[in-house]
Amino acid sequence: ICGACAAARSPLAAAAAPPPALPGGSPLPRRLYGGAAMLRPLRRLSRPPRRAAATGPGRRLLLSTPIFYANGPPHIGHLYSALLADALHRHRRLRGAGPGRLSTGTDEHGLKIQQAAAAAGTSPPELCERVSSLFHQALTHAAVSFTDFTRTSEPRHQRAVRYFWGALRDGGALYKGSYEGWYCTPEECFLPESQLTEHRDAQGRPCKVSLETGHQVHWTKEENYMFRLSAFQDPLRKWLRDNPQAISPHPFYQRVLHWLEEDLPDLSVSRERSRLQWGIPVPSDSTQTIYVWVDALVNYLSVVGYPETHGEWWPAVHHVVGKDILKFHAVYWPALLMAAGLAPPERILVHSHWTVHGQKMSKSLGNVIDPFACIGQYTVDGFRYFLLRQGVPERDCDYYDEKVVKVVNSELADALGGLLNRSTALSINPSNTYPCFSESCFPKVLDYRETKGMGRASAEDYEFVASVASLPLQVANYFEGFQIYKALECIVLCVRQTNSFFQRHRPWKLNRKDPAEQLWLDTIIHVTLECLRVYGTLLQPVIPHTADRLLSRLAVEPEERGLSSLTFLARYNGKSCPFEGRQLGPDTGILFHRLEKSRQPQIETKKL
Ligand code: ME8
Repeated sequence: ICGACAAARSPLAAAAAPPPALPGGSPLPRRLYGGAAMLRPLRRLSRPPRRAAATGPGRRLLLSTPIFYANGPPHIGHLYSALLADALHRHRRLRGAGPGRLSTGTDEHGLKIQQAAAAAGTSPPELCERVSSLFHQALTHAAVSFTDFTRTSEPRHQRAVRYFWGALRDGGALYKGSYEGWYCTPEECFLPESQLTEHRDAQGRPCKVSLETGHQVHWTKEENYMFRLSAFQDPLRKWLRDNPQAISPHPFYQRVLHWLEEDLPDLSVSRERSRLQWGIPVPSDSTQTIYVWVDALVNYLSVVGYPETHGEWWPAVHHVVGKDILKFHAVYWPALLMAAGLAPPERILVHSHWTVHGQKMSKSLGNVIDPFACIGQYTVDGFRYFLLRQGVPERDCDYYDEKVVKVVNSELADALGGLLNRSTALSINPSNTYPCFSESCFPKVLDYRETKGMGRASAEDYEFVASVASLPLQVANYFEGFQIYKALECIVLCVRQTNSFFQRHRPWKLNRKDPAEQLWLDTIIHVTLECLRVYGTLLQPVIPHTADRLLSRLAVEPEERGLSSLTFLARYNGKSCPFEGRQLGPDTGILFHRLEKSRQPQIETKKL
C-alpha cells in the first residue's frame, strides 16, 4: 500500500497529499526542520506560544529523566538516571538560573507491558497502576525533586500523541507499507541481522537473540505505518555538526555520528492492533496501534502542554538517558521532531550502566539491586552520594556493597562530618559563634610564595584557600559538562585539604589567654567554617538533607544558600562577612553516622 492510498483514507493526510512512498526508500519529506523546504505552521493555535528564552539568566529549562517501563519494580539503574537529572536540576536552582522543570514518569504501553500483565495474571491498567506508584514512591523517597510525573496512559498525554501523529502525517512523513523483520519485545524494536546472533531457547531449540542484550527476537510480518527516517539522515548530520554539545559525553556524540554514516532505514511506527491492543490507536485507522517508542518520546512534549503551550519551553530541553536508549533519543526523536515541525532537544546527556559484581543486573541472575533497600540501609543521602560520586557516565560502573560503605564512610562520615565536628567542638569554640577573621594573621598577598614574616598563614594555606575559592566555578563547569562525579571529587579533595589545614595548625594547642594566639585561633576556625559553608552549599544538589543540617549548624539562613551568596572568605578580600560573630545553629549531633556493612540489598520478587 503506498502513501497515496493511505492518504485517500484519511482526510487530514489527503489534504497534505504526501508524495508516493517507496517502502524502505527515502523520498524527500515535504517539510524538513531547518532544511531548504522550510516549515509550514501545522495548525493554527489559539494563541501563539511564547518562546523559551534562549540565553541569559532568566532562561527556562526542562530537564527530563526517561520514563520508566511499568513492567517491573525500580532498580538502581533507574534511580541513577533520575539522580543525575535531579542533581542538575537542583544545581540550576542553586545558581539562581531561570524557571526549571524536572520531568519523569512511567512508560505504560506496548507489548512488553501487555505480556508482563498477562504473566502476572493481571490486566495492563492494574499492573501499570501498581508499578507506576512504586516508581513514584521510589523517586520521592530518594528526594528526586521532580516537578512533573507523566503516565503515558493519561488522557492529556494520549491527546498529545494523537496530535503529534497528525503532524507527522500532515507533513508527509508517514506512509503505509508492509514490514517484516526480527522484533525484540524487551527492547520494543526491530533489529537488523547484523545485531543478532544464533542461540538456543529454554527448550534447546535454535533461536536468534539480540547481540547487545541477549533477548530473543521473533520474526514479525505486518502491515505498518512507516516513518521516513531515511530522509532525515542529512538533516540529522547537520544538526549534530552544528551542535557539538548536543550529545554528551563526547564518545556518545561520536557513536551517533557513526550511526548516521551507515544506512538509516525507515522506521516502522505502528503495530497491528490485533497483536497489540495496549496502546494508543492510530488516529483514523483503528486497525493499528502507535509504536510504543513514538508514544513514549512524546511525553517530553505532553509534559509542557503540547500542542498548545510547549513553545514556552521547547526546545530548551535536556534529556538524561541511559546508553541503551541513545538511538531512540539521538536519532529517532530528533528526526520525528523535525518531521513534526519542531526543533531537536538542546542536549542529550547519556550515562552508562551499573553492573553488580561485574555482571549485568537481571531478574534471572537474581542480582537486581533494590533502591528502597539501599536507601533503608545507606540513608537517602548516603546512597545518592555513592551513585553520583562513583557513577561515571562514560563507562559502566560496578556496584558492590563494600564500596558504598567505604566511600560514604570515608568521605561523608569521616572527612566532612569529622571536620564539622572538630571545628565546632565546644572545647575549641566555647562561644559557639562564627569567629572573626584577622587580617594580621592571614594578610592578603599577591604572591603566596612570599609570605615569610607577614602573618601566621603559610604558603600552603594560601594555596589551599585559593583552591577553595575556585571550587564553585569548577563545580559549576563540571555540572555543565555532565561530570557530576568530578565535581564531587574536587569537593572531597578540598574537604581533605581543610582537614589538613586544621590539623597542621593544631588550634587545640593555642593559648586562648594570649590575645595574639586567640586571634590566630579564631582565624583558623573562621577559615574552616567558611570552607564548610562552601561545601555545604555546593553539596546541596547531591546530599540535600546532610547539606541542610550542615548549613543550619553554621547558621546559614535559607536565603543565604545560593551561589550568589557564596562569597568565600570575604574578609580576606577586605569585604565584610555577614557571618562573623553570628551565633552558630544548634548542635544536632553527628552530621553523618558511619555505615555498617551488611548483606547486599536485592529486589524481592513479591514486590510486584
Ligand atoms: O528504556 N544501569 O525504560 P527502562 C544504569 N521506557 N541505568 C540503567 C540500567 C543499569 N543497569 N538499566 C536501565 C526505557 N537503566 C523506556 C524509556 S523514554 C522516552 C522511554 C536506565 O525502564 C536505562 O538506561 O527500561 C534508561 O535510561 C532508564 O533506566 C529507563 O529504563
